[in-house]
Amino acid sequence: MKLQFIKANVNSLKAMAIGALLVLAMPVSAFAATSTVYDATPAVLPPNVASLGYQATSTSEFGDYVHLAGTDRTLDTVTVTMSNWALYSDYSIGTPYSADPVAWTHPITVNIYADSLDVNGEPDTLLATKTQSVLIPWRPAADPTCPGGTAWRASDNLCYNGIAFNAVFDMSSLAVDLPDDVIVGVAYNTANYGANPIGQSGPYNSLNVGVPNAQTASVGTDDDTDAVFWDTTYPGYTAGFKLDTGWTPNGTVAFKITASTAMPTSKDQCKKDGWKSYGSTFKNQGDCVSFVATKGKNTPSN
Ligand SMILES: [Ca+2]
Repeated sequence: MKLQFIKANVNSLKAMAIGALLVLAMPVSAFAATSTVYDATPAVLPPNVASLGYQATSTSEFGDYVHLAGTDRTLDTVTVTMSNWALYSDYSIGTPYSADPVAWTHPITVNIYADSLDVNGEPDTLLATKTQSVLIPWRPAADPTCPGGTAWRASDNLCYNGIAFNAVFDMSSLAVDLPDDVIVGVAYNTANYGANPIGQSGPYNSLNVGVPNAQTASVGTDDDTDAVFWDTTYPGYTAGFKLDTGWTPNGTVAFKITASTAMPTSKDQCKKDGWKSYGSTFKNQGDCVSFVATKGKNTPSN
């Protein structure tokens, strides 16, 4: 059944091309260098991507389990490539959506779990969670010359039912150190699904998470390109954020994780050349000890 949903969502996706790119501010950790430790987002954001609609598929949470690259492990940001099918013209009267013809907002949660599972096959250790009000672009108005007259026409002259965008979650304030393998879940409420179903229709019923066709991880590894983690109550499924197979060629969920180098918390971590293990952060051992002794008030000299 799931591939039917995906195909329905991509039936107008004919090619990839440069599309509207929402450039969102990327936070930078105070001292440490930040690097990308996992990336399965499109290198160039296309007009739209294949995606999973939460309302249409009775979904409460959807994600993937991945292996991180490099050695930076202090969680910084998570970026999720999503697809919105909602048009402003359908919400241009009444509150709360009529005020902004460019975008709307919705609270979206990113959960990061350790890769250990309980007896039900669900992640049993939540490492980090962040709910953020995400700015979501309205899908452009329909072009009557597109097949069926309902899709929009992008700059590549092709027709699409949704518009892709990147949602960036700043999780640096959580100060969480990640293991090498994590399970990432994206959760939000729709009319009938999610932790707290909203009870009425809205643009969130047309909000999807990207599973681009044949997407590969350019940094890190998708542990199983045929599998995802999925909490759905669609007929044939039971609730719970669990492994689900049979997703090829859409088994790699489009998200990216950045992390920074962990900073020393004890003087011993600076000694015996320990300061050298923090990249080029510190000038010498004394610089490192000073940072620890002042709890970061004395910032690294380099
Ligand atoms: Ca996967």
